[in-house]
Amino acid sequence: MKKTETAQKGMSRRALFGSSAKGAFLAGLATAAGPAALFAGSTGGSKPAAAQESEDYIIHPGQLDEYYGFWSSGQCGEMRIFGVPSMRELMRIPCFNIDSATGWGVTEESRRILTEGLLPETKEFLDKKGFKGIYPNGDLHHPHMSFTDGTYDGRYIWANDKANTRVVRVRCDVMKPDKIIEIPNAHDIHGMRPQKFPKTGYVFCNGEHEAPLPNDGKNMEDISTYRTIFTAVDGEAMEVAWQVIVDGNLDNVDCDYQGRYAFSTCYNSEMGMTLTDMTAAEQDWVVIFDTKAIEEGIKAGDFTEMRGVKVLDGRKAANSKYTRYVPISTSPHGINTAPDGIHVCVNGKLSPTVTVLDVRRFPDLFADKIEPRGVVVAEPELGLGPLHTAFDGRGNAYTTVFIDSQAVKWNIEKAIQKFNGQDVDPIIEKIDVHYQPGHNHTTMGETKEADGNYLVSLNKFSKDRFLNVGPLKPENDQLIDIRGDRPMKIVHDGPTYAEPHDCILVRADVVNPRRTWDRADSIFAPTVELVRSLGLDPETASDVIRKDGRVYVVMHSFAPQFSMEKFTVKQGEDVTVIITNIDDVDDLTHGWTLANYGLAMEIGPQATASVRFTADRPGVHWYYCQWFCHALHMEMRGRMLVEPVGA
Ligand code: RUQ
Ligand code: CUA
Repeated sequence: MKKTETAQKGMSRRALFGSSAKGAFLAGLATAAGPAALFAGSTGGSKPAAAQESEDYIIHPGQLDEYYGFWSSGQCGEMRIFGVPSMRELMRIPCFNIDSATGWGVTEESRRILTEGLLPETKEFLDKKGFKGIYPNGDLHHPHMSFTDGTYDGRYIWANDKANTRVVRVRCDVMKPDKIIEIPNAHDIHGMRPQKFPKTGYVFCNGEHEAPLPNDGKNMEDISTYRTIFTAVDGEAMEVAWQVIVDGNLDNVDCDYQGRYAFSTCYNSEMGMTLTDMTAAEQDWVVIFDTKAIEEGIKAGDFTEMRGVKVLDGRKAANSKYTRYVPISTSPHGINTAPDGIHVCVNGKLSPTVTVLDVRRFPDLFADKIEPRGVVVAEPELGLGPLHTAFDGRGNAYTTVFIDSQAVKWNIEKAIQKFNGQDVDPIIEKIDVHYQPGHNHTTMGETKEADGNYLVSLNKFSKDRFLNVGPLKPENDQLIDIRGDRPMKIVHDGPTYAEPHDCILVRADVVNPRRTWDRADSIFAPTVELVRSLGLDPETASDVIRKDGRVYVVMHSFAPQFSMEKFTVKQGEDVTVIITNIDDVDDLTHGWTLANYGLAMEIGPQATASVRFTADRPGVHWYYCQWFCHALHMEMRGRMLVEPVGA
């Protein structure tokens, strides 16, 4: 921790810049809670944006946005939908969290989705903890849409859960998750990206942390037994397709536009356990995966079966045909493929550089015709703490520099020329952002249809940008107008809770959600099936059925009424309430909240939803609709009478 201590003793940022970027970044890490010096104005190179006459990024009341933004919420565990450029939050999609408004994590339908993809020992662990099979938290970092032929196709959005090693798939027709799986063998899924070509396909998932394999408690002190795992999930089946053992800690991942290679930034090549150990070496890696070689390896039987998954050996020492390790200066972070389908930008984090790889050289690298560094075609120096890069489709890249609190616009071709010895400056412009940006994203920027209209900078600190709300402050997501080749201009400050690690910006015409549910929807099909098995029609039933020790209360709703004004059960009975909302009207959602029972659910138009509980509390319990649906919404209620045992 020596460097950190020196830095904390009050070296100025400029002095740090002069000494070592690594030192500066470590200082930043160590002082995340502290010194204002870190947040001081940016260093030179910033040009103030000239005033732009046009304010057509303003979306007036009643006007619709040009883009859907899909935001992560970090440690809130949900995904969010924004409108861009207005930056209005349009909706929240509970995924790994438990949600009070919709009953996500409470309803039988959501519980099925949350539990069916868990490993058996996780289920058992969660039951023992009293969590009834549901993790109470998640850490959703990276939402990414499905691709067809190099661009978004509007089918699905996948996202990782770093906290509990899961991957969720959200169906874009209804904007609800339909599958959540836990990834075996790996630990703490961080970077995650879908295959871009020909179609997703694989969803690549980085296991960030290393652990003994198998992690059975036998070999915990011997760190040589620790392994990191790279996973390819079959995004259609939502099953693990294969895994590869690698060295180092996998951070972020992206893939090519040709459908063959995936590549991950990889820190801690030292396999250290402490901060000092992890940053000791001058270089870490980008690990490149050849998916075709991996598929052939599986066909040839070159794998070990672990927890039902085919696991291949891609460690550096194995020198297999599955992986190559390209040295990059220590602790690289974001990795982003440019829409030109050729260049991959590896963000230096501790180094002020972005390393540009050329995917056309990867076949030669795998054929050992060139040295690993032979795939590097540029390495521009951009500023302190480069974390992520976005693209405008006009040959320019936009990199966030965390310590400098800036977005740096630079030209990829010029960076290559400079790398080849020409006297050119690839940096076009720097703009201050507020403050400490992590991810950034451009409109359609991770697709071949990048249109270069807007850039979002997701800033980790808001500091003084908003009214003080106490010790815990929001983050600040800024919208930057990058249209034409005018100077960049910040046009919106957006406070967010909690940490929106990442977002994607999707042209509105790509996304076409339904207005009401399809009665045949697979999310509640098992519930509908259950009602039919009781001899009832979910759309007309108002019945209480007792069967095999359980009570089924089946009703329907239509504004402003539930079809049952009351039902009676006995204390201690195992009750399942199933409600079908037969209103077939846009925006006519009902809900069912059972007072003092901790139960609530959303019932969308044409949907069926259900909750199961034990009627432990005797007496009269009102249930009511908690989504305002009608002038007589307050009157939309009924009674559950629970007869005390022995009465
Ligand atoms: S990471 S701030 Cu979780 Cu996407 Cu880079
Ligand atoms: Cu139904 Cu409010």
